[in-house]
Amino acid sequence: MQIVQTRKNSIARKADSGAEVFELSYFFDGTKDIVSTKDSAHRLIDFFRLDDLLAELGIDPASGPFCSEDYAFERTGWQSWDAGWELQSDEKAPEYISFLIPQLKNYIQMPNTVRSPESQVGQFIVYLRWGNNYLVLASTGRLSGEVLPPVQFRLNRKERTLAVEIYADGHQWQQDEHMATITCFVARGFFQLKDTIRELYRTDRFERLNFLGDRPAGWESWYNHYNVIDEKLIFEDLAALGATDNLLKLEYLDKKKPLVFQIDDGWQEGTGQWEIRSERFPQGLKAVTEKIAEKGYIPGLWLAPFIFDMRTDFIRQHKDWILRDKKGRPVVAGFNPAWGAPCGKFQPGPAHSYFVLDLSRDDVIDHLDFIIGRAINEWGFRYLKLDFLFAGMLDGVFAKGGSAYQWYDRAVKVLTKRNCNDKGEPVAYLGCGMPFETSFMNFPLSRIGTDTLEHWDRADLKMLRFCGRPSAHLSMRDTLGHAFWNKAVYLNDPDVVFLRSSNCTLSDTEKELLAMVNFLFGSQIMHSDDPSAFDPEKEGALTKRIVNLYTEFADEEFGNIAAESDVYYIFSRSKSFAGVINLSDKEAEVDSKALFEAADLETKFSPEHCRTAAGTGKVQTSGTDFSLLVPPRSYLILALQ
Ligand code: 9PG
Repeated sequence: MQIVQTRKNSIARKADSGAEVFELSYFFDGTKDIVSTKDSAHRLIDFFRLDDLLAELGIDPASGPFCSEDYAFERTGWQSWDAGWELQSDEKAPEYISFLIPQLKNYIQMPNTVRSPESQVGQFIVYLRWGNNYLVLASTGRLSGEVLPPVQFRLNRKERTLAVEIYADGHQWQQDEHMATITCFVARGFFQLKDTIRELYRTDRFERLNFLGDRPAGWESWYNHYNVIDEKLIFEDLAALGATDNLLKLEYLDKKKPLVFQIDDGWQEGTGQWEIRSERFPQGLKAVTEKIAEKGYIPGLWLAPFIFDMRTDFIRQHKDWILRDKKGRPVVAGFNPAWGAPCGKFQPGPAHSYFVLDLSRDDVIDHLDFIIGRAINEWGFRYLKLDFLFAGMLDGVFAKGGSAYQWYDRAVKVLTKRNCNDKGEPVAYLGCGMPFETSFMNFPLSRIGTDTLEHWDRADLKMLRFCGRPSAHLSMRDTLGHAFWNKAVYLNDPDVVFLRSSNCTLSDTEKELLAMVNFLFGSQIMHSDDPSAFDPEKEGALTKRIVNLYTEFADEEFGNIAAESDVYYIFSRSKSFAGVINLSDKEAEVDSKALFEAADLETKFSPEHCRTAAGTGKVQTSGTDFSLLVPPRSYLILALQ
């Protein structure tokens, strides 16, 4: 591999968080833009030896924990559904077995990535962690408002090297053009990590979500009805939401907090055909949003604006809007069993493929503007869940040339340009299936994990080692792994909590675990249980318990550090609480000293000063030491007095 010739500027400064930050800016320099080699898509712009990088950051490579081999690697992931958790020193990201459903690769890797068995890749913001010490590399070039390509970091553990690549296929660099800015720093402890990230990424863009309250919340139709919805069912749930003692009623409506009521996939004529499916919604959607707004809720709608099913009339009328590859074939965006023909003349890709629009075309942009404008101003929605956005970053032969990241940027700016509807009421957007780096400026509210599920996991996709699968387990891993982004890079949407007893195989302990992980480490609470089916006998006690826990922990900010794969130390910034989350299938035994060290607590509490505040498990003493025993798939929080 050859490194692109760049001119590199570096600035060092001390952040308010106390961390010394080093900002490295790369400008294209010279004639040697490598455009014709296999790695042209991922231009290598820098290559570090870990020890040199540490030395530059003032860490003596001969001392301290930083230089040992046993560090964890946080890769953060390409888009919402990609694995966004830490890999411990002995772990590798599960390698997806892709021969059955090759299209799913698009969900979990940056396009055109050249894989190699020696390296592990991560995108946007990655870190290496030794105990409580972090070495962070964050791509910060976009904060200036410039449209820059996304960055991928490639770690080679054996060689102790880190490569920096950018995905800018199709872009011809000009002399002195800004290619990327990477900010590196060392943080001691979770909160210094998070505070430095927050300082770098700023938080002013969160203000446009203020109307959703301190912690956005709502009901959505997906995680129970899935795509089988209609007006009758929506109206029933709408009527019942304020009438039964469900979670949203007790935690939001009774406390007069804003609440979203969102219709998910299933309302439309087809994927790409964003017209109302009238046999399901005979009164249209305006009638629906009026009823939602009458109840005092914020009407929400799901849309996947960039993609389409080849069977739709829409695309047959706009054949020239299809993004194609160099051979003229439509670019396959992904796989969805509910979409796309299995085969035949409307399926130019593998079974159930869907495709993507050419975002470089002005008429496509006008079309996107039209569908969003109609959803907001004609139909009356004020919360749009815009999904499958990653498709807009796929590589293809664009009508106007150039690179995907540039057209993606233009498109998402148009999608999110309306801060208010025509009546002046604020509008919010949730990004989903969303490439993180190229979206954070426009989508402050984002799904930061894979879909959750009413079961612990999905065996079929687990067997294929597909980490973008719907799974309660993996969704929690993503939520914990991205906790340092919460209210710093994004308002993290961890996806729904389940409390229902029907159509759900999670135990009450697992439901409580999910409800707590989402609450302590995310910024939005969504719920898909039918309020009309709420059963006070079976669900009332658990619901009340969750509401009490939400009240007790409302003002606490929690951090986490992985003790080992699937076992996490957790602790509050106030230092009033510390505990353990155990996502594994074994009982976890956690040494209290290690927990207190992770929590940065100088005082070592003895068991009589630790009251169980939440969860299950017990404290076991031996001499002056004690440990926490936490059952599989559960958590324990101690109040420290
Ligand atoms: C609607 C859903 C929900 C959900 C989104 C997204 O086939 N697939 O691989 C697949 C992946 C993700 C997915 C659906 C299907 O979920 O995350 O909240 O809105 O779309 O279709």
